[in-house]
Amino acid sequence: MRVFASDAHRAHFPAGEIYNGELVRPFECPERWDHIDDALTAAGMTERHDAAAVGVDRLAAVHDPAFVDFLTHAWDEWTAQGHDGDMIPTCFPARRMNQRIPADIDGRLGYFAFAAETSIMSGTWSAALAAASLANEAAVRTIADGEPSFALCRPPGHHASIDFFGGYCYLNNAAIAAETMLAEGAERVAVIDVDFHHGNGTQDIFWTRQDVFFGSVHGDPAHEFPHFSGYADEAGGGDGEGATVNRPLAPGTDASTWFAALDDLIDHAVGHGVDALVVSLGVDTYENDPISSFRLASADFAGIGERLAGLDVPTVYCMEGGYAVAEIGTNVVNVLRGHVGV
Ligand code: 5XA
Ligand code: ZN
Repeated sequence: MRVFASDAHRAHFPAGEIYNGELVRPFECPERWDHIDDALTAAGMTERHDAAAVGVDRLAAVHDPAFVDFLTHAWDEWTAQGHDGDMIPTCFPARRMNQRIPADIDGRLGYFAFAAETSIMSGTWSAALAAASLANEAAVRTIADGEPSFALCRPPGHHASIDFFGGYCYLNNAAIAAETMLAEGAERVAVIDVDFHHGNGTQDIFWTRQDVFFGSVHGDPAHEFPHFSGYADEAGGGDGEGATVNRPLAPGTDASTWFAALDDLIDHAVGHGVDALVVSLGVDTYENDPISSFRLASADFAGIGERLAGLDVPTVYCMEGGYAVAEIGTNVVNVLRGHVGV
């Protein structure tokens, strides 16, 4: 397993988020990365590969250029107005409101966001770009030689849509990896999302496509974030009809039910004839995760890698969520070890 990682993530450390009515330090924090890095090293995965900056063309294959332009310049525009606190979106274009993009930076912040826990600070853009670059580079290398890769992306990406950010995500790293695999010669890519939360952004990006299969097992949106995406009847639209499969599961779901859903997604991916795989790897399905409710034990995570390796196609893992910081490294390493069979 080849590991792509960069210290650039450290520039992104927003001060706070509102959680259950209280201002708390964000669950998505730099120590998550450190614990994964340490566990990889302890498991003998000591080599780290960095990445060249992902090209604008690759970002444009996934995101609206106006959205990328907003993210690129948001902090400078904010500070030019005399603000120095983190940018926290608070006003959103809800039903029947005017969808025109405002001139004011606070208005544009709400326009391009769907959730308020995802602040922008001085180093957010450079960190997001570095994470996307790792995913892109991992995809290039894995298509070239078939060796599986793990991109230790931080910030994560699967909630970032064509033109909005949220859920701690700014650029959709997994979608960028999938597009790169196609550009490098794959013909049909599967994105399988095993994070506790539905990958609404990835689904949105590939909704009308047959060349990218999107399958997700996640907390039922009737009860869980992102609340407005991820129901079982969301199956793709237009030319993408049938190429999206959602398996929402009830709060408290145990490992056997969860793995049955994952096996079902894998069967669909095989049926779709995929020749490459991107995994949105969240480990917030862990039984002690502080913001999720599934019941996978640390040892169970090896079964994810074992099953996904059974697809027997070039595979890139992109890091998504997981907030039990002390155990996050063990859980990630168990997945990767399961994949390579050690
Ligand atoms: O996969 N997504 C996450 O782990 C972020 C959830 C944010 C909930 N406010
Ligand atoms: Zn998650």
